Amino acid sequence: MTGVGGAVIDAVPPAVKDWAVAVFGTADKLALLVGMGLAIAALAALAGLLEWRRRFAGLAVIGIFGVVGLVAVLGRAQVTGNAIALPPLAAATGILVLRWLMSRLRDWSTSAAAGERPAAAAAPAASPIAGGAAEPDDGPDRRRFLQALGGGAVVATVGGALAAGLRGAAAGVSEIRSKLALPSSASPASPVPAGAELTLDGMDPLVTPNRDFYRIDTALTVPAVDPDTWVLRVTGMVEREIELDFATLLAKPMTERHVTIACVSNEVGGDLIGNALWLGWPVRELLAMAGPTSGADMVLSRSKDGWTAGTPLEVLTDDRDALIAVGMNGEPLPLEHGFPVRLVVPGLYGYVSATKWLTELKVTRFADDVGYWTPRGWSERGPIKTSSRIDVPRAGRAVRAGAVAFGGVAWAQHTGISKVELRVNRGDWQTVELAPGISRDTWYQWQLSLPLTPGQYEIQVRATDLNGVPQVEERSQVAPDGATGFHTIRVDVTP
Ligand SMILES: Nc1nc2c(c(=O)[nH]1)N[C@H]1C(S)=C(S)[C@@H](COP(=O)(O)O)O[C@H]1N2
Ligand SMILES: [Mo]
Repeated sequence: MTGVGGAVIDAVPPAVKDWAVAVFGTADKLALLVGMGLAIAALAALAGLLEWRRRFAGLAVIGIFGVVGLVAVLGRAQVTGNAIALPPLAAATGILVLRWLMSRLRDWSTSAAAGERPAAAAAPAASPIAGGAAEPDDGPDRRRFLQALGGGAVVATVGGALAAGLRGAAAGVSEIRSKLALPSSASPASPVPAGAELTLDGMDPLVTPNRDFYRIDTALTVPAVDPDTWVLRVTGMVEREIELDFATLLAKPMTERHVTIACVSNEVGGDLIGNALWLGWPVRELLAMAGPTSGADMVLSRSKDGWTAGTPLEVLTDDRDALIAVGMNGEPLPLEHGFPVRLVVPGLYGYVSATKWLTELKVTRFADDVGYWTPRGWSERGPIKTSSRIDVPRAGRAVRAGAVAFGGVAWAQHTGISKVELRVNRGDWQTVELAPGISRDTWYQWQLSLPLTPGQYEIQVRATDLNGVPQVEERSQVAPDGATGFHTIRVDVTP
Protein backbone atom coordinates (compact mmCIF):
# COMPACT_ATOMS: atom_id res chain seq x y z
CA MET A 1 0.00 0.00 0.00
CA THR A 2 2.78 2.41 0.88
CA GLY A 3 4.44 1.58 -2.42
CA VAL A 4 1.25 2.23 -4.32
CA GLY A 5 0.73 5.47 -2.42
CA GLY A 6 4.25 6.60 -3.24
CA ALA A 7 3.79 5.75 -6.90
CA VAL A 8 0.53 7.68 -6.95
CA ILE A 9 2.18 10.74 -5.44
CA ASP A 10 5.08 10.50 -7.88
CA ALA A 11 2.98 9.89 -10.97
CA VAL A 12 -0.11 11.95 -10.45
CA PRO A 13 0.96 15.52 -9.71
CA PRO A 14 2.68 16.17 -13.09
CA ALA A 15 -0.16 14.50 -14.98
CA VAL A 16 -2.80 16.36 -13.00
CA LYS A 17 -0.85 19.57 -13.42
CA ASP A 18 -0.72 19.15 -17.21
CA TRP A 19 -4.36 18.28 -17.24
CA ALA A 20 -5.18 21.31 -15.13
CA VAL A 21 -3.13 23.57 -17.37
CA ALA A 22 -4.90 22.21 -20.43
CA VAL A 23 -8.39 22.28 -18.99
CA PHE A 24 -8.45 25.24 -16.60
CA GLY A 25 -7.39 27.40 -19.47
CA THR A 26 -9.81 26.43 -22.13
CA ALA A 27 -13.50 26.65 -22.67
CA ASP A 28 -15.75 24.29 -20.86
CA LYS A 29 -15.70 25.17 -17.19
CA LEU A 30 -19.07 23.52 -16.66
CA ALA A 31 -17.68 20.25 -17.97
CA LEU A 32 -14.72 20.77 -15.69
CA LEU A 33 -16.89 21.37 -12.64
CA VAL A 34 -19.18 18.41 -13.39
CA GLY A 35 -16.15 16.25 -14.10
CA MET A 36 -14.54 17.31 -10.85
CA GLY A 37 -17.75 16.56 -8.97
CA LEU A 38 -17.90 13.06 -10.44
CA ALA A 39 -14.21 12.49 -9.80
CA ILE A 40 -14.61 13.58 -6.19
CA ALA A 41 -17.65 11.32 -5.71
CA ALA A 42 -15.71 8.38 -7.18
CA LEU A 43 -12.75 9.20 -4.98
CA ALA A 44 -14.97 9.39 -1.89
CA ALA A 45 -16.43 5.95 -2.71
CA LEU A 46 -12.95 4.53 -3.26
CA ALA A 47 -11.70 6.05 -0.01
CA GLY A 48 -14.68 4.58 1.84
CA LEU A 49 -14.08 1.08 0.42
CA LEU A 50 -10.35 1.18 1.14
CA GLU A 51 -10.88 2.46 4.64
CA TRP A 52 -13.42 -0.26 5.30
CA ARG A 53 -10.94 -2.92 4.24
CA ARG A 54 -7.99 -1.37 5.92
CA ARG A 55 -7.78 1.41 8.46
CA PHE A 56 -5.98 4.59 7.21
CA ALA A 57 -5.90 3.42 3.57
CA GLY A 58 -8.89 5.58 2.65
CA LEU A 59 -7.67 8.47 4.78
CA ALA A 60 -4.36 8.34 2.89
CA VAL A 61 -6.19 8.56 -0.44
CA ILE A 62 -7.97 11.71 0.69
CA GLY A 63 -4.71 13.18 2.00
CA ILE A 64 -2.99 12.51 -1.33
CA PHE A 65 -5.89 14.14 -3.14
CA GLY A 66 -5.48 17.22 -0.93
CA VAL A 67 -1.78 17.45 -1.81
CA VAL A 68 -2.50 17.00 -5.53
CA GLY A 69 -5.17 19.71 -5.34
CA LEU A 70 -2.76 22.07 -3.64
CA VAL A 71 -0.10 21.43 -6.29
CA ALA A 72 -2.64 22.05 -9.06
CA VAL A 73 -3.81 25.28 -7.44
CA LEU A 74 -0.28 26.54 -6.96
CA GLY A 75 0.61 25.52 -10.50
CA ARG A 76 -2.18 27.11 -12.39
CA ALA A 77 -5.32 28.50 -10.85
CA GLN A 78 -5.64 32.04 -9.67
CA VAL A 79 -3.78 31.85 -6.39
CA THR A 80 -5.57 33.71 -3.64
CA GLY A 81 -5.63 32.81 0.04
CA ASN A 82 -8.96 31.04 -0.51
CA ALA A 83 -7.75 28.97 -3.42
CA ILE A 84 -4.69 27.80 -1.49
CA ALA A 85 -6.66 27.01 1.65
CA LEU A 86 -9.37 25.07 -0.18
CA PRO A 87 -7.68 21.73 -1.04
CA PRO A 88 -6.15 21.18 2.44
CA LEU A 89 -9.42 22.24 4.07
CA ALA A 90 -11.46 19.96 1.84
CA ALA A 91 -9.06 17.09 2.50
CA ALA A 92 -9.11 17.68 6.25
CA THR A 93 -12.92 17.79 6.24
CA GLY A 94 -13.00 14.64 4.11
CA ILE A 95 -10.70 12.83 6.53
CA LEU A 96 -12.75 13.84 9.56
CA VAL A 97 -16.03 12.88 7.91
CA LEU A 98 -14.62 9.53 6.74
CA ARG A 99 -13.23 8.70 10.21
CA TRP A 100 -16.53 9.54 11.80
CA LEU A 101 -18.55 7.55 9.27
CA MET A 102 -16.20 4.58 9.62
CA SER A 103 -16.36 4.50 13.39
CA ARG A 104 -20.17 4.58 13.17
CA LEU A 105 -20.19 1.90 10.50
CA ARG A 106 -17.82 -0.35 12.46
CA ASP A 107 -19.83 0.05 15.63
CA TRP A 108 -23.00 -0.62 13.75
CA SER A 109 -21.73 -3.75 12.02
CA THR A 110 -20.21 -5.00 15.26
CA SER A 111 -23.48 -4.60 17.08
CA ALA A 112 -25.42 -6.01 14.17
CA ALA A 113 -23.10 -9.02 14.13
CA ALA A 114 -23.49 -9.29 17.89
CA GLY A 115 -27.22 -9.66 17.46
CA GLU A 116 -26.81 -12.74 15.35
CA ARG A 117 -24.33 -14.48 17.57
CA PRO A 118 -24.37 -15.49 21.18
CA ALA A 119 -24.15 -12.21 23.03
CA ALA A 120 -21.16 -13.27 25.13
CA ALA A 121 -18.84 -13.53 22.12
CA ALA A 122 -19.40 -10.06 20.80
CA ALA A 123 -20.33 -7.88 23.71
CA PRO A 124 -16.86 -7.39 25.26
CA ALA A 125 -15.38 -6.34 21.93
CA ALA A 126 -18.05 -3.75 21.31
CA SER A 127 -17.44 -0.15 22.20
CA PRO A 128 -19.33 1.53 25.02
CA ILE A 129 -21.89 2.92 22.63
CA ALA A 130 -22.58 -0.56 21.24
CA GLY A 131 -24.95 -1.22 24.04
CA GLY A 132 -27.86 -1.71 21.71
CA ALA A 133 -26.94 -5.28 20.76
CA ALA A 134 -30.35 -6.36 21.85
CA GLU A 135 -32.03 -4.58 18.96
CA PRO A 136 -29.64 -5.20 16.07
CA ASP A 137 -31.75 -3.81 13.28
CA ASP A 138 -32.62 -0.48 14.77
CA GLY A 139 -30.04 0.19 17.44
CA PRO A 140 -28.66 3.63 18.28
CA ASP A 141 -25.46 2.83 16.34
CA ARG A 142 -27.28 2.31 13.15
CA ARG A 143 -29.27 5.42 13.88
CA ARG A 144 -26.05 7.35 14.42
CA PHE A 145 -24.62 6.01 11.22
CA LEU A 146 -27.70 7.18 9.37
CA GLN A 147 -27.46 10.52 11.17
CA ALA A 148 -23.87 10.79 10.01
CA LEU A 149 -24.95 10.08 6.46
CA GLY A 150 -27.60 12.74 6.86
CA GLY A 151 -24.95 15.16 8.14
CA GLY A 152 -22.90 14.46 5.05
CA ALA A 153 -25.91 15.19 2.90
CA VAL A 154 -26.44 18.50 4.71
CA VAL A 155 -22.81 19.48 4.10
CA ALA A 156 -23.14 18.58 0.42
CA THR A 157 -26.38 20.55 0.16
CA VAL A 158 -24.85 23.65 1.74
CA GLY A 159 -21.94 23.40 -0.70
CA GLY A 160 -24.37 23.05 -3.57
CA ALA A 161 -26.35 26.05 -2.34
CA LEU A 162 -23.17 28.13 -2.24
CA ALA A 163 -22.38 27.12 -5.81
CA ALA A 164 -25.96 27.92 -6.82
CA GLY A 165 -25.58 31.33 -5.15
CA LEU A 166 -22.57 32.05 -7.35
CA ARG A 167 -24.55 31.02 -10.40
CA GLY A 168 -27.44 33.18 -9.20
CA ALA A 169 -25.20 36.25 -9.06
CA ALA A 170 -24.08 35.49 -12.62
CA ALA A 171 -27.73 35.17 -13.68
CA GLY A 172 -28.50 38.61 -12.21
CA VAL A 173 -25.62 40.17 -14.10
CA SER A 174 -26.68 38.34 -17.29
CA GLU A 175 -30.07 39.97 -16.93
CA ILE A 176 -28.52 43.43 -16.57
CA ARG A 177 -26.29 42.72 -19.56
CA SER A 178 -29.19 41.69 -21.76
CA LYS A 179 -30.91 45.04 -21.12
CA LEU A 180 -27.84 47.12 -21.75
CA ALA A 181 -27.73 49.35 -24.83
CA LEU A 182 -24.25 50.17 -26.09
CA PRO A 183 -23.48 53.63 -27.46
CA SER A 184 -22.70 53.90 -31.14
CA SER A 185 -19.15 54.46 -32.21
CA ALA A 186 -17.75 57.95 -32.80
CA SER A 187 -14.93 56.29 -34.74
CA PRO A 188 -16.38 53.33 -36.64
CA ALA A 189 -14.20 50.44 -37.77
CA SER A 190 -12.93 50.54 -41.31
CA PRO A 191 -15.28 48.43 -43.41
CA VAL A 192 -14.28 44.84 -44.13
CA PRO A 193 -12.65 45.02 -47.59
CA ALA A 194 -14.32 43.11 -50.40
CA GLY A 195 -12.70 39.70 -50.74
CA ALA A 196 -11.29 39.63 -47.20
CA GLU A 197 -13.47 36.62 -46.43
CA LEU A 198 -12.80 33.68 -48.76
CA THR A 199 -15.62 31.39 -49.73
CA LEU A 200 -13.60 28.20 -49.38
CA ASP A 201 -15.50 25.46 -47.52
CA GLY A 202 -14.20 24.61 -44.08
CA MET A 203 -12.58 27.98 -43.32
CA ASP A 204 -13.18 29.66 -39.97
CA PRO A 205 -15.26 32.83 -40.37
CA LEU A 206 -13.18 36.01 -40.74
CA VAL A 207 -14.94 37.48 -37.69
CA THR A 208 -15.31 34.90 -34.93
CA PRO A 209 -18.82 34.70 -33.44
CA ASN A 210 -18.84 35.32 -29.67
CA ARG A 211 -20.10 31.82 -28.90
CA ASP A 212 -17.13 30.29 -30.76
CA PHE A 213 -14.53 32.66 -29.38
CA TYR A 214 -11.80 30.88 -27.43
CA ARG A 215 -11.81 31.49 -23.71
CA ILE A 216 -8.78 31.55 -21.44
CA ASP A 217 -8.62 32.67 -17.84
CA THR A 218 -7.87 31.44 -14.36
CA ALA A 219 -11.45 31.94 -13.13
CA LEU A 220 -13.27 28.70 -12.25
CA THR A 221 -16.51 30.61 -11.93
CA VAL A 222 -17.02 33.68 -14.08
CA PRO A 223 -16.77 36.85 -11.94
CA ALA A 224 -20.20 38.48 -11.73
CA VAL A 225 -19.53 42.22 -12.00
CA ASP A 226 -22.48 44.61 -11.73
CA PRO A 227 -21.91 47.58 -14.08
CA ASP A 228 -23.86 49.83 -11.70
CA THR A 229 -21.26 49.46 -8.98
CA TRP A 230 -18.26 48.95 -11.27
CA VAL A 231 -15.47 51.52 -11.19
CA LEU A 232 -12.12 51.65 -12.91
CA ARG A 233 -9.35 53.23 -10.85
CA VAL A 234 -6.23 54.73 -12.38
CA THR A 235 -3.54 54.65 -9.70
CA GLY A 236 0.24 54.65 -9.23
CA MET A 237 2.67 56.95 -11.02
CA VAL A 238 0.14 59.53 -12.18
CA GLU A 239 -0.41 63.21 -11.55
CA ARG A 240 -4.09 62.64 -10.81
CA GLU A 241 -5.70 59.41 -9.68
CA ILE A 242 -8.98 58.80 -11.50
CA GLU A 243 -12.15 56.87 -10.78
CA LEU A 244 -14.30 56.14 -13.78
CA ASP A 245 -17.80 54.67 -13.47
CA PHE A 246 -19.65 52.76 -16.17
CA ALA A 247 -22.06 55.53 -17.16
CA THR A 248 -19.18 57.99 -17.56
CA LEU A 249 -17.27 55.45 -19.65
CA LEU A 250 -20.25 54.85 -21.95
CA ALA A 251 -20.58 58.62 -22.49
CA LYS A 252 -17.02 58.85 -23.89
CA PRO A 253 -16.49 58.95 -27.66
CA MET A 254 -16.24 55.27 -28.57
CA THR A 255 -13.90 53.65 -31.07
CA GLU A 256 -14.66 50.40 -32.88
CA ARG A 257 -11.88 48.18 -34.26
CA HIS A 258 -11.43 44.66 -35.53
CA VAL A 259 -8.62 43.07 -33.52
CA THR A 260 -7.40 39.48 -33.55
CA ILE A 261 -6.37 38.44 -30.05
CA ALA A 262 -4.34 35.33 -29.34
CA CYS A 263 -3.17 33.29 -26.39
CA VAL A 264 0.52 32.72 -25.72
CA SER A 265 -0.44 29.08 -25.04
CA ASN A 266 -1.64 28.65 -28.62
CA GLU A 267 0.31 25.74 -30.13
CA VAL A 268 1.42 25.91 -33.76
CA GLY A 269 -1.80 25.16 -35.67
CA GLY A 270 -3.90 25.76 -32.54
CA ASP A 271 -7.21 27.51 -32.09
CA LEU A 272 -6.59 29.81 -29.11
CA ILE A 273 -7.00 32.81 -31.38
CA GLY A 274 -10.02 34.78 -32.53
CA ASN A 275 -10.98 37.94 -34.37
CA ALA A 276 -13.72 40.25 -33.12
CA LEU A 277 -15.10 43.74 -33.57
CA TRP A 278 -14.37 45.52 -30.29
CA LEU A 279 -16.06 48.72 -29.08
CA GLY A 280 -14.37 50.84 -26.46
CA TRP A 281 -12.67 54.00 -25.36
CA PRO A 282 -8.94 54.27 -26.17
CA VAL A 283 -6.85 53.64 -23.04
CA ARG A 284 -4.52 56.48 -24.06
CA GLU A 285 -7.32 59.02 -23.48
CA LEU A 286 -7.81 57.89 -19.90
CA LEU A 287 -4.07 57.71 -19.28
CA ALA A 288 -3.67 61.22 -20.70
CA MET A 289 -6.26 62.48 -18.19
CA ALA A 290 -4.31 60.85 -15.35
CA GLY A 291 -0.91 62.07 -16.58
CA PRO A 292 1.73 59.34 -16.14
CA THR A 293 4.81 60.69 -14.36
CA SER A 294 8.30 60.32 -15.77
CA GLY A 295 9.98 56.96 -15.36
CA ALA A 296 6.75 54.99 -15.67
CA ASP A 297 7.02 52.28 -18.35
CA MET A 298 4.31 49.73 -17.48
CA VAL A 299 0.62 49.55 -16.67
CA LEU A 300 -0.43 46.77 -14.34
CA SER A 301 -4.07 46.13 -15.13
CA ARG A 302 -6.08 44.29 -12.50
CA SER A 303 -9.18 42.18 -12.75
CA LYS A 304 -12.06 41.95 -10.29
CA ASP A 305 -10.71 38.51 -9.33
CA GLY A 306 -7.21 39.82 -8.65
CA TRP A 307 -5.58 38.60 -11.87
CA THR A 308 -3.09 41.06 -13.37
CA ALA A 309 -1.30 41.81 -16.64
CA GLY A 310 1.75 44.02 -17.18
CA THR A 311 1.60 46.01 -20.44
CA PRO A 312 4.21 48.44 -21.74
CA LEU A 313 2.91 51.99 -21.19
CA GLU A 314 4.01 52.88 -24.71
CA VAL A 315 1.73 50.29 -26.32
CA LEU A 316 -1.25 51.71 -24.43
CA THR A 317 -0.49 55.31 -25.42
CA ASP A 318 0.58 55.01 -29.08
CA ASP A 319 -1.84 55.23 -32.00
CA ARG A 320 -2.80 51.54 -32.07
CA ASP A 321 -6.09 52.14 -30.29
CA ALA A 322 -5.66 49.85 -27.31
CA LEU A 323 -9.23 49.85 -25.96
CA ILE A 324 -11.05 49.88 -22.67
CA ALA A 325 -13.61 47.64 -24.34
CA VAL A 326 -17.31 47.28 -23.54
CA GLY A 327 -18.55 45.69 -26.77
CA MET A 328 -17.73 42.54 -28.73
CA ASN A 329 -19.24 41.98 -32.18
CA GLY A 330 -22.04 44.47 -31.56
CA GLU A 331 -23.04 43.20 -28.10
CA PRO A 332 -21.97 43.98 -24.57
CA LEU A 333 -19.03 41.74 -23.66
CA PRO A 334 -20.22 38.23 -22.84
CA LEU A 335 -19.71 37.48 -19.13
CA GLU A 336 -16.91 35.00 -19.84
CA HIS A 337 -15.14 37.55 -22.05
CA GLY A 338 -14.93 40.17 -19.32
CA PHE A 339 -18.29 41.90 -18.79
CA PRO A 340 -18.66 44.75 -18.28
CA VAL A 341 -15.19 46.04 -19.21
CA ARG A 342 -11.91 44.54 -20.46
CA LEU A 343 -8.74 45.59 -22.21
CA VAL A 344 -8.01 44.77 -25.85
CA VAL A 345 -4.50 45.60 -27.05
CA PRO A 346 -3.52 44.94 -30.68
CA GLY A 347 -0.24 43.07 -31.04
CA LEU A 348 0.23 41.54 -27.58
CA TYR A 349 -0.67 38.10 -26.28
CA GLY A 350 -3.64 38.13 -23.92
CA TYR A 351 -1.66 37.27 -20.79
CA VAL A 352 0.15 40.63 -20.89
CA SER A 353 -2.70 42.79 -22.12
CA ALA A 354 -6.26 41.52 -22.38
CA THR A 355 -7.46 41.86 -18.76
CA LYS A 356 -11.10 40.86 -18.39
CA TRP A 357 -13.40 42.15 -15.59
CA LEU A 358 -11.07 45.15 -15.47
CA THR A 359 -11.03 47.22 -12.24
CA GLU A 360 -7.69 49.02 -12.02
CA LEU A 361 -4.89 50.47 -14.14
CA LYS A 362 -1.80 51.00 -12.03
CA VAL A 363 0.83 53.07 -13.80
CA THR A 364 4.16 51.67 -12.68
CA ARG A 365 7.53 50.32 -13.81
CA PHE A 366 8.57 46.86 -14.98
CA ALA A 367 11.26 47.14 -12.31
CA ASP A 368 8.63 47.45 -9.56
CA ASP A 369 5.68 45.25 -10.56
CA VAL A 370 4.93 41.97 -12.33
CA GLY A 371 1.83 40.60 -14.02
CA TYR A 372 0.25 37.32 -12.89
CA TRP A 373 2.03 34.95 -15.28
CA THR A 374 5.54 36.43 -15.21
CA PRO A 375 6.71 34.74 -11.98
CA ARG A 376 5.13 31.50 -13.26
CA GLY A 377 7.50 30.88 -16.12
CA TRP A 378 6.18 33.28 -18.76
CA SER A 379 8.02 36.20 -20.26
CA GLU A 380 7.59 39.74 -18.94
CA ARG A 381 6.85 40.97 -22.48
CA GLY A 382 4.60 39.18 -24.91
CA PRO A 383 4.42 40.56 -28.45
CA ILE A 384 2.47 38.17 -30.71
CA LYS A 385 4.72 36.17 -33.03
CA THR A 386 4.05 36.10 -36.76
CA SER A 387 2.31 32.83 -37.52
CA SER A 388 0.07 30.96 -39.92
CA ARG A 389 -2.28 28.00 -39.96
CA ILE A 390 -3.71 25.54 -42.49
CA ASP A 391 -7.45 24.98 -41.90
CA VAL A 392 -8.41 23.35 -45.21
CA PRO A 393 -8.15 20.46 -45.66
CA ARG A 394 -8.36 19.50 -41.99
CA ALA A 395 -5.21 17.68 -40.86
CA GLY A 396 -5.35 13.96 -41.54
CA ARG A 397 -8.44 14.22 -43.76
CA ALA A 398 -8.33 12.27 -47.05
CA VAL A 399 -8.97 14.27 -50.23
CA ARG A 400 -9.56 13.43 -53.91
CA ALA A 401 -6.74 13.66 -56.45
CA GLY A 402 -6.85 16.62 -58.80
CA ALA A 403 -7.00 20.28 -57.84
CA VAL A 404 -6.80 20.22 -54.04
CA ALA A 405 -7.90 23.39 -52.25
CA PHE A 406 -5.80 24.64 -49.36
CA GLY A 407 -6.73 27.55 -47.13
CA GLY A 408 -6.14 29.10 -43.75
CA VAL A 409 -5.13 32.20 -41.84
CA ALA A 410 -1.96 34.16 -41.12
CA TRP A 411 -1.34 36.89 -38.57
CA ALA A 412 1.28 39.40 -37.44
CA GLN A 413 -0.78 41.80 -35.33
CA HIS A 414 0.10 45.45 -35.65
CA THR A 415 2.66 44.74 -38.37
CA GLY A 416 0.50 42.98 -40.95
CA ILE A 417 1.11 40.15 -43.39
CA SER A 418 2.73 40.63 -46.80
CA LYS A 419 3.00 37.06 -48.04
CA VAL A 420 1.99 33.48 -47.29
CA GLU A 421 3.63 30.45 -48.90
CA LEU A 422 3.03 26.70 -48.98
CA ARG A 423 5.46 23.92 -49.68
CA VAL A 424 4.82 20.29 -50.49
CA ASN A 425 7.16 17.60 -49.14
CA ARG A 426 9.78 20.26 -48.32
CA GLY A 427 9.96 21.39 -51.97
CA ASP A 428 10.01 25.01 -53.16
CA TRP A 429 7.82 27.55 -51.40
CA GLN A 430 4.82 28.56 -53.53
CA THR A 431 3.11 31.90 -52.96
CA VAL A 432 -0.61 31.60 -52.15
CA GLU A 433 -3.48 33.98 -52.86
CA LEU A 434 -3.58 36.33 -49.85
CA ALA A 435 -6.93 38.00 -49.12
CA PRO A 436 -6.83 41.63 -47.98
CA GLY A 437 -6.76 41.88 -44.19
CA ILE A 438 -9.32 44.02 -42.38
CA SER A 439 -6.35 45.82 -40.82
CA ARG A 440 -2.80 45.08 -39.73
CA ASP A 441 -4.26 44.13 -36.35
CA THR A 442 -6.32 41.23 -37.68
CA TRP A 443 -5.59 37.88 -39.21
CA TYR A 444 -5.66 37.43 -43.01
CA GLN A 445 -7.20 34.54 -44.92
CA TRP A 446 -5.31 32.78 -47.71
CA GLN A 447 -5.95 30.01 -50.24
CA LEU A 448 -4.16 27.99 -52.89
CA SER A 449 -5.21 25.18 -55.18
CA LEU A 450 -2.53 22.53 -55.84
CA PRO A 451 -2.74 19.76 -58.45
CA LEU A 452 -1.98 16.56 -56.52
CA THR A 453 -1.83 12.94 -57.67
CA PRO A 454 -2.72 10.08 -55.30
CA GLY A 455 -0.28 9.64 -52.45
CA GLN A 456 0.75 11.01 -49.09
CA TYR A 457 1.93 14.59 -48.75
CA GLU A 458 3.39 16.81 -46.09
CA ILE A 459 2.20 20.39 -46.45
CA GLN A 460 3.73 23.34 -44.62
CA VAL A 461 2.78 27.01 -44.41
CA ARG A 462 4.92 30.08 -43.78
CA ALA A 463 3.92 33.74 -43.40
CA THR A 464 6.01 36.87 -43.89
CA ASP A 465 5.14 40.15 -42.20
CA LEU A 466 4.85 43.56 -43.85
CA ASN A 467 8.45 44.37 -42.84
CA GLY A 468 9.57 41.38 -44.91
CA VAL A 469 10.41 39.23 -41.87
CA PRO A 470 9.35 35.57 -42.28
CA GLN A 471 7.98 33.62 -39.35
CA VAL A 472 10.51 31.58 -37.37
CA GLU A 473 11.05 28.04 -38.68
CA GLU A 474 12.68 26.58 -35.58
CA ARG A 475 10.14 24.83 -33.37
CA SER A 476 9.76 26.17 -29.86
CA GLN A 477 7.34 25.49 -27.04
CA VAL A 478 4.62 27.92 -26.02
CA ALA A 479 6.48 28.85 -22.82
CA PRO A 480 7.91 31.37 -22.11
CA ASP A 481 6.76 33.70 -24.89
CA GLY A 482 4.83 31.86 -27.61
CA ALA A 483 5.34 28.90 -29.99
CA THR A 484 7.30 29.08 -33.23
CA GLY A 485 7.59 26.68 -36.17
CA PHE A 486 5.67 26.00 -39.36
CA HIS A 487 2.22 24.45 -39.17
CA THR A 488 2.66 21.08 -40.88
CA ILE A 489 -0.11 18.73 -41.95
CA ARG A 490 -0.19 15.35 -43.66
CA VAL A 491 -2.71 14.87 -46.43
CA ASP A 492 -3.81 11.55 -47.96
CA VAL A 493 -4.75 12.07 -51.60
CA THR A 494 -6.94 9.22 -52.90
CA PRO A 495 -7.62 8.33 -56.55
N1 LIG B 1 -9.23 38.51 -15.46
C1 LIG B 1 -8.52 37.79 -16.35
N2 LIG B 1 -8.32 38.31 -17.58
C2 LIG B 1 -7.63 37.59 -18.49
C3 LIG B 1 -7.09 36.33 -18.18
C4 LIG B 1 -7.31 35.82 -16.87
O1 LIG B 1 -6.88 34.73 -16.51
N3 LIG B 1 -8.05 36.57 -15.99
N4 LIG B 1 -6.39 35.62 -19.13
C5 LIG B 1 -5.83 36.36 -20.24
C6 LIG B 1 -5.40 35.49 -21.32
S1 LIG B 1 -4.08 34.48 -21.00
C7 LIG B 1 -5.96 35.54 -22.57
S2 LIG B 1 -5.28 34.68 -23.85
C8 LIG B 1 -7.16 36.35 -22.83
C9 LIG B 1 -8.25 35.53 -23.46
O2 LIG B 1 -9.39 36.32 -23.66
P1 LIG B 1 -10.74 35.60 -24.07
O3 LIG B 1 -11.03 34.57 -23.02
O4 LIG B 1 -11.78 36.66 -24.16
O5 LIG B 1 -10.48 34.94 -25.41
O6 LIG B 1 -7.67 36.91 -21.63
C10 LIG B 1 -6.72 37.45 -20.77
N5 LIG B 1 -7.43 38.13 -19.72
MO1 LIG C 1 -3.47 33.49 -22.88
